[in-house]
Amino acid sequence: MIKLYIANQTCSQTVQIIANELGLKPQLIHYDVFGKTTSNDDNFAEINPLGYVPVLVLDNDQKDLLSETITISSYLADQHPESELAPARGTLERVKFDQLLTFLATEIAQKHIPLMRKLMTEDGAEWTRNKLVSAYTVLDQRLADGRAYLTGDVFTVADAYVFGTWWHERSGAPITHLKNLMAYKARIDARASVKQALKDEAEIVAVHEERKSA
Ligand SMILES: N[C@@H](CCC(=O)N[C@@H](CS)C(=O)NCC(=O)O)C(=O)O
Repeated sequence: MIKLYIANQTCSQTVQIIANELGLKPQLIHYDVFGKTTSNDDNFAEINPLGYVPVLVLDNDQKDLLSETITISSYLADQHPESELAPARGTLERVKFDQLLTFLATEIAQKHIPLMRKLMTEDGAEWTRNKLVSAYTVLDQRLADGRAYLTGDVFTVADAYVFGTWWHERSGAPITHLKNLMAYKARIDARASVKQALKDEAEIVAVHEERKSA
């Protein structure tokens, strides 16, 4: 059985959603990013010395570990090309898709984190929030032609990643005026794979909390 290390309300939701879209049922293990404990007492420093989720443990002979949200999600999608969760590798469509994932990782996901953790000077925070608004505006403009999802009418890894890094309330980036984006987010919220991911996440977080207080 594959194992997936996740943290509460973080980018690991992306991988959960993709796994759910594919009907995979990874064993979930919760990592408390502040307390540094795991729900099954694994030493997370040994799992990922960089200290972050998501981490996927494959069920091959080597029990290979994969990290990096877009890498894990794209790997799962590529194992199931019929799902259309990512375009075929080696095509120009895929290059453009990878460009979009890199944009989401660097211009959105990683821009939110120091803001959420309140690690920035006032000038730095303002600069970073403006960057975020610009990045989300690019997404809003993509959606302006009425497409349901970022690359067209099919839900992909990119859409799961937008959901998994939907942190504008926590980072204070004002984006609710972006109407196409807000309507798109509501479409993602309604997906069964997303609802299931939130439910499973809440359950394993509760198990971990109980274990900590036992
Ligand atoms: N480069 C990694 C970054 C992942 C990341 O920032 N994970 C956060 C949650 S979204 C985390 O686990 N942070 C804990 C920490 O860095 O201490 C990726 O893209 O997956």
